[in-house]
Amino acid sequence: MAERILTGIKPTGQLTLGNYIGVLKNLKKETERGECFYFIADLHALTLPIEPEVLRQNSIDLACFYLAAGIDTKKANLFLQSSVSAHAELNAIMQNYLYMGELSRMTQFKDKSSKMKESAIGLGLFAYPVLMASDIILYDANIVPVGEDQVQHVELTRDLVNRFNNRYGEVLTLPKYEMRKVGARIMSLSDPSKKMSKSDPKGDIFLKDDLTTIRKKIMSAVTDSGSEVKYDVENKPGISNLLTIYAALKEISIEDAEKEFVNSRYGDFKKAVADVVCNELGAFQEKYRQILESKEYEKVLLEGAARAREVANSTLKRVKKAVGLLNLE
Ligand code: ATP
Ligand code: LTN
Repeated sequence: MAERILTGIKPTGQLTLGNYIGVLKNLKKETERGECFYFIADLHALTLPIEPEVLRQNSIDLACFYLAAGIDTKKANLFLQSSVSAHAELNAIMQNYLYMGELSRMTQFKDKSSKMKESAIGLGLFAYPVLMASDIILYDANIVPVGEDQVQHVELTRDLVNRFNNRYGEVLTLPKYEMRKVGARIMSLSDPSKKMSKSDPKGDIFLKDDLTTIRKKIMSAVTDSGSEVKYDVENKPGISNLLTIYAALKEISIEDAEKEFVNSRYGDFKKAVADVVCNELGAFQEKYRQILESKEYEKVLLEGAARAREVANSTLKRVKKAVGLLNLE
């Protein structure tokens, strides 16, 4: 059976090298395995305060970045989550099959809400995984490529699917996550104990940074005491992160990356990492600029949403029938 592959990215800020290595870079290859649904999770972006104009600009930017990743739009449908109303409708149904206890245990919710006053935490932030589960279920996706931080949400989706199918029969497809072996969690360059994250942009490399800035950021990345270029997350988190970036971009193993630098000093090693990052992002940025200028993303998003609606509405019908909602059309 051909696979169904789905993933989403939130237009919450400037995309980082973490998003690129963790997900974007691999989306082109995925199109060889089956039909893909890639979307801009703009409804999810509303779960934290965001200015309307910023959200609009981020959404356009993200569409261009998806396309710059080289995905073949004949095999991958690119669309805005908010263009397909079935996401919100399925969300309304699925919220009854996930429970407060399990939602309050989600690490992402705990991280994001711990920085806020309780009175300012929106229901949408708490219920975030319900909408994410609905995104996945609507397309009968069996494969969900994500970075490590999203694994918990996909696992919760599996719990929901099993719970639903036990109650109503085999209605929903059971998804599984897929993570990159190398690069599923790129860390901040200034604090390698923290994830590189676009909503907490310290020590981030942004995909839109100019190459001189990128080089500077890598050359001044926090390293560790000692002088050996060795992968040792506990004692050498900074060097390990840079080795991961290098290996992920060159698509080699960490061991092979280590071998290339056995006799190198930190400075030479960092220069090699900067060369690889600049080389890859330079070409990527060029494509991004062309796509942004040509506005080709507009047509792609419209066509993607049309196909997405077809699939999503048919799943929604199936779910409504299963739970006993009348489909009178
Ligand atoms: P935010 O900081 O706003 O929560 P985010 O970048 O973590 O943003 P998304 O933009 O939705 O969240 O992430 C898109 C994809 O990129 C997800 O699959 C996520 O797991 C992955 N990702 C995010 N940060 C990293 C990282 N540092 N390393 C690897 N993958 C990442
Ligand atoms: N929650 C994800 C973005 C996201 C997603 C999805 C990823 C929304 N819906 C469905 C995979 C499948 C994030 O914060 N990175």
